[in-house]
Amino acid sequence: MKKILAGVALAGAVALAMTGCASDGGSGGGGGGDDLITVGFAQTGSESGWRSANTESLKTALSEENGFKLVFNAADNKQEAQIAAVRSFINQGVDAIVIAPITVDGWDDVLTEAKDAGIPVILEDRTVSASDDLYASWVGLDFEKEGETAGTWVKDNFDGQAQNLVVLEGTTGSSAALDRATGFDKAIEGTDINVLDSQTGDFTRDGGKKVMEGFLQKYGNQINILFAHNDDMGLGALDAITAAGLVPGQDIKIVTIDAVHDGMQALADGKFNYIVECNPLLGEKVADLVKKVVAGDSVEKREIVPDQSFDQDQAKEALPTRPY
Ligand code: GZL
Repeated sequence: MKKILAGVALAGAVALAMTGCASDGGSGGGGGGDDLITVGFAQTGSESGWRSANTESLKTALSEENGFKLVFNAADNKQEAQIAAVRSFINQGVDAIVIAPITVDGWDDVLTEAKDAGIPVILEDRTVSASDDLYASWVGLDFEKEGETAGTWVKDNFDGQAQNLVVLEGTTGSSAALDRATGFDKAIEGTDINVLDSQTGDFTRDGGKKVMEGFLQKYGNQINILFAHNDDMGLGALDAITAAGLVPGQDIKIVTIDAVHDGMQALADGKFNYIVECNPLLGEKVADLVKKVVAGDSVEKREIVPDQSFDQDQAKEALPTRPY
């Protein structure tokens, strides 16, 4: 009898253990440990200093010690690669997907596939044109306000002087570039600022340098002001401006967006004239959103992280304690 009872007890214990594993498997569906939340993060690439700081922030927050198993992909600034990465995460059966969408359009199909697979999606940084019932939440920045702040600085300092301005645009079709342009144009509307040209440098230093070289060949010293949608393109333009025998920050006034370390150093050194910050440190907010959506808690559909702006004196003061 004892043997039979022992056998039943053993079978019960095994069944209980199996049940326990299965329920834990539900939370770590993507192959994480029993309690880890498996997150697939589809990053745009590594196109700028801002991107590096954003990647670092998310990797630090989505760490194993914080309860996550992170599957990371950087898409080399190509949307088709980024969409392929998201499909791979769906096939792996991760618990949640985070995307920094390179461009606003083209996301409906893969976001629908994630929804059909029961995998919540969180957008960070840039956003998409797809319906917001295809993602759980978006945490990012007010790009239109950033552009408007840059444009207001130009208006306040140069309206009435018939100044000529060129623009280095961010990645074509990205919400950051589209909204910064909208805000900037709104701010300078009605002024006598003359926009000579506006082209994309794809948010990279090399892109900024090459497009600025073209602007200088075409317009030479007619250019009074440069507005670059990010610091990195502005930093690339510095090389072109000095190669043309002009003094950046003096012959050509420069306003940019991001406030990464190298941009703030250029501002403190007098090569830039004004920077509008775009905060890349979104990791903790993203990690908190992932935990909530995986737990089935309700979350806000969108959260905007506040920014600030800097002139040359403020950059000198802020530099020693800047976190990125
Ligand atoms: C803005 C971000 C932009 C930065 C660029 O949130 O998407 O992309 O301004 C980066 O530096 O490449």
